[in-house]
Amino acid sequence: MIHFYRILSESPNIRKISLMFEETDLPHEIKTVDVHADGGLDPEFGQVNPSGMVPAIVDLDTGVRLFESGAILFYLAEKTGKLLPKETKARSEVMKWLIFEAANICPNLIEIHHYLLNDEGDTPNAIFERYKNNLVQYCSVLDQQLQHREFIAGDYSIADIAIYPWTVTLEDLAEISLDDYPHLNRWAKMLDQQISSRANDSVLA
Ligand SMILES: N[C@@H](CCC(=O)N[C@@H](CS)C(=O)NCC(=O)O)C(=O)O
Repeated sequence: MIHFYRILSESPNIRKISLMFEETDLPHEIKTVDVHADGGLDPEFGQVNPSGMVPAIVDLDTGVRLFESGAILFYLAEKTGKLLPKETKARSEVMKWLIFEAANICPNLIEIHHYLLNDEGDTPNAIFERYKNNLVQYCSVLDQQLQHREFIAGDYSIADIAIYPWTVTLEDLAEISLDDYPHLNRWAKMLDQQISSRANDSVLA
């Protein structure tokens, strides 16, 4: 059994881990955390992630405690033997894109989210443009990567799972339209379909 610490809302970082559980069918129990609780961090969760960020997991079978969504995806892929190739070259490609997301896409969108949430629209344009320009560049890189590939790196992998949940946020928060990136758009729509048809199948099963 794995304890999955999360906030109630399905933010992109949380969505990655929910998706991974859906893909791997691993038994897990959700532990909802209030990361901004007035009385401070819940002591049980504080042991799991002293920085108070979600997602985080504790694998009761192995004692492994993890935070950072990329590390969690990697661990769950290793545990199940799914969504991460064994062969070094293919595996390194997946890891490259997993870290690309963690180092670039996530931080820039989180900054934009922070300013939109806290500044009530008073974010200086130059700041918004800086993060947006970074994201525009990452979208171009992804669009190029997907030009001749069905998925980000070889077969469907944890790299797709890490990047996909941001596609909606790119449009909503950074005002970046996926229509300007035809290959990225095609990939996002394909995953929308793949994921929603699997959800429908499990409802019907
Ligand atoms: N790099 C982290 C980012 C996690 C993150 O930003 N989590 C947000 C929720 S989606 C959070 O816990 N925010 C609480 C806070 O910033 O205090 C990851 O990939 O897991």
